[in-house]
Amino acid sequence: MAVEVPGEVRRIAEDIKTMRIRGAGRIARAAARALMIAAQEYNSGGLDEFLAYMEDVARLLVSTRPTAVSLPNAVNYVMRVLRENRFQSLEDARRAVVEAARGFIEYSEQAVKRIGEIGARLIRTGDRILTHCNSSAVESILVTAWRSGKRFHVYATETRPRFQGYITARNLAKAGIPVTLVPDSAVLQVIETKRITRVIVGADTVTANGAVINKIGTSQIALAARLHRVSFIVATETYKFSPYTVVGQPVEIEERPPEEVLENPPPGIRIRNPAFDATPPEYIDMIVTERGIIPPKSAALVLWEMFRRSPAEVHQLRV
Ligand code: RUB
Repeated sequence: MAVEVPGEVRRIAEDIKTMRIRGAGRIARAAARALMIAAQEYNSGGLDEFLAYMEDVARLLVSTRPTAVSLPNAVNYVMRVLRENRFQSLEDARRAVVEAARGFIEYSEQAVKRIGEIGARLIRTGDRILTHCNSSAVESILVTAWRSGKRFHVYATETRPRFQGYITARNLAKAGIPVTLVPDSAVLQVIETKRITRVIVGADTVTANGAVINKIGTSQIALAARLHRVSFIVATETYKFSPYTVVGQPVEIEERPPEEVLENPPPGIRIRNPAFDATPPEYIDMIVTERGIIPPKSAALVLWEMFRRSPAEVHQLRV
């Protein structure tokens, strides 16, 4: 890279890569913050160099994890101000980046809150809710519903191999919500015997045809829910809808290190560790977004409203 990337920005990129910062929403906000810091700390040259340096930072951030589209969407949202405007001075360009990044972070935080308000209306006293992994959008719904006086029980999967379910269980317990942690392999049994009334999960990416990419194991849970006619709800901010899928670009499923599954596998044993899977729209009853509740088949409409780009223009999207 021509200009050195500030240490804090490199640290954020590393934290996303190693999952110290994780979850699609948090990753997106961290990337926006990293762009803001990069712009604020730049002191090496003129406007043209600044623009090239910011593109390098954008590429660095987007390369950290491949699956959650919230990451390139957040980066593109901020970088768009540089790409689509002609600035007279470095200071103007810097200010525009900082404003756009702040705008994204604020939108994102408000969106999670709004999803909580909208989604909480779906929860009834007496519900037995199953969730998977750790999603701030799902937590927002559950905590908002609980604070509004509804009483229910949550079953949280452990979510092997990284055990993000423990984060969910801990956060819900802290909010006073009764929560039971279950192994991932117990899902079908729990749905049957605990008579689960709703499954609510988050999303890393929503495709144009309404499929939801989320933590590995989500699609199995959707199948189990369908078998027992339990409603399957996804909670997600709209910046997790993927414009790239409008032109049929497949979503890359992150393959993580085998050591996360087994540190020292005996000789002759191979390990696969895909981190996400795709749940088809047929298994999803509704998607709760900050703009309201939609059926999965309306994902393309949300994408059009957000990006208003023709397929040809989507092909031109950078990063
Ligand atoms: C996290 C995960 C979460 C979504 C939604 O995977 O799959 O369900 O990212 O989370 P990982 P949120 O732990 O591998 O990042 O609602 O917080 O964006």
